[in-house]
Amino acid sequence: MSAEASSPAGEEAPSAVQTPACIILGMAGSGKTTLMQRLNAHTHGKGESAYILNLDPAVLKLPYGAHIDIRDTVNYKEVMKQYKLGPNGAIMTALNLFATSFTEVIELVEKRATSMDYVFIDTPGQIEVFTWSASGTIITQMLASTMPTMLVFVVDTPRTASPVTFMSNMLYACSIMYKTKLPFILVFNKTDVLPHDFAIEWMRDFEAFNDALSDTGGATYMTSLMRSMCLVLEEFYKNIRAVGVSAASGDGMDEFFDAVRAATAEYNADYRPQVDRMRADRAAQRAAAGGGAASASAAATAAASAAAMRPPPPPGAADVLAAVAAAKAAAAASGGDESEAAKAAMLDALRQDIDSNRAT
Ligand SMILES: Nc1nc2c(ncn2[C@@H]2O[C@H](COP(=O)(O)OP(=O)(O)O)[C@@H](O)[C@H]2O)c(=O)[nH]1
Ligand SMILES: [Mg+2]
Repeated sequence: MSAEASSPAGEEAPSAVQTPACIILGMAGSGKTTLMQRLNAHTHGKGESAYILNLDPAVLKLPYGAHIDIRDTVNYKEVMKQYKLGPNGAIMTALNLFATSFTEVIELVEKRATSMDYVFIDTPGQIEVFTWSASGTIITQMLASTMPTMLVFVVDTPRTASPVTFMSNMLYACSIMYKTKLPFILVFNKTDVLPHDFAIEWMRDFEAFNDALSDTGGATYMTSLMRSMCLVLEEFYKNIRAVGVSAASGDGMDEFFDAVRAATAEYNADYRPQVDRMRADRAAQRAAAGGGAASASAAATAAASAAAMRPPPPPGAADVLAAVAAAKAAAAASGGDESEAAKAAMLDALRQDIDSNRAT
C-alpha cells in the first residue's frame, strides 16, 4: 500500500497480486459448491494451492474447508429474526453486512494470495442475490481491483438442453458479463449426466440452434423472438470461453484451467489498465486528503483525467467505494481508526439496499 502511494505519478504501478480469482456464479443447484470442492481437490492433487472463500451464508454444510467463511461473521438465522426477513432477503442482508468488512477480507486475501496459485469464491445459491445486489457488485469490484478476477458461470447442462431454456440461460449470463465487464468462463457442468456438445454446437452454429428451435415449437412469436435474440448472443459467444466439466467426476478440469489462464491474460490486457487508472485516482485522493493546496490541485487534475479515461462503473458501487475511501482518508487525517471508519461508511451506503430489500 505504502509503495503504491509513494510511487511517482505516471510510473507503472507496482505489479499487484497475480493470483487469479474465480468468482463461481450460477443458478441454485447448478453445482457451484460441488465445483468448488472439485477445484480445491484438483489444485491440491497437482501440488498447487488455493485460497477458498465461501460467501453463501445459508449453506448448511460445506464439502470443502474455507479460509474465509461468511458464516463466521454473519449469522443468517439471526439476520432473519432481527430484520424480520424471509430467506432471500436475509441472504442479501447477510451479504450486505459481510460487505462492510470486505476491505479487511481483501487485505487478508491480498496478503495470502501471493503464496497461493488460485483464489476460488463460492456465492449464494440464488444467483441474483450476488449479481444484482450492491454488496455483490462491491465485492466483485474490490476483488477485481486487487487481482486478476474472472466470473465462472456454472450451467446445469442436463437442465439447459431445451433451446428455450438454453437461450434464457445465455441471456442471463450475457447480462452479467456486460454488467461487470470482467473476463467470463461459461462452465457446462454435470457432463457425466449429459455431454455438453449440443451447447457448443448451438453457440458456434446459428443454423443448428435455429433448427433445434424449429423442432420445438414452429413459427410462434416466441421462436421469432428467440431468433432475433440469437443474433445478440453471437457477439457474447465471441467474447467468452466455454468448457464442459463434471464437478462430480472431475472431467474437464484441464480445459477449465486452460480457460482460467486465458481469462487471466484477458484481465491483464483489458481490465488491468482500468484498475491502474483507478489506483492512481485513489492515490491522488489520498494525497489530497493529506497534503496542501498544491497536492490537492494535482490530485484533482489526476482524478479528472482518470475519470475522463475510464468508462463509468455501474452506479451504486462507485458511490460506495468513494464514500469508503473518503471516510478512510478522513480517519487517517484525524488519527482515527481507518478500518472502523470504512466499515461505518460501507454500512451507511448499504443500509439503503437493506431497506429496499426489506420492503419487498
Ligand atoms: N451428476 C452430477 N451431479 C452434480 C454435479 N455437480 C453437482 N451435482 C449435484 O447437483 C446438486 C446441487 O449441487 P450444489 O453444488 O449444491 O449446487 P449449488 O447450489 O450451485 O452450490 C447436488 O445434488 C450435487 O450433488 C455433477 O457434475 N454431476
Ligand atoms: Mg452452493
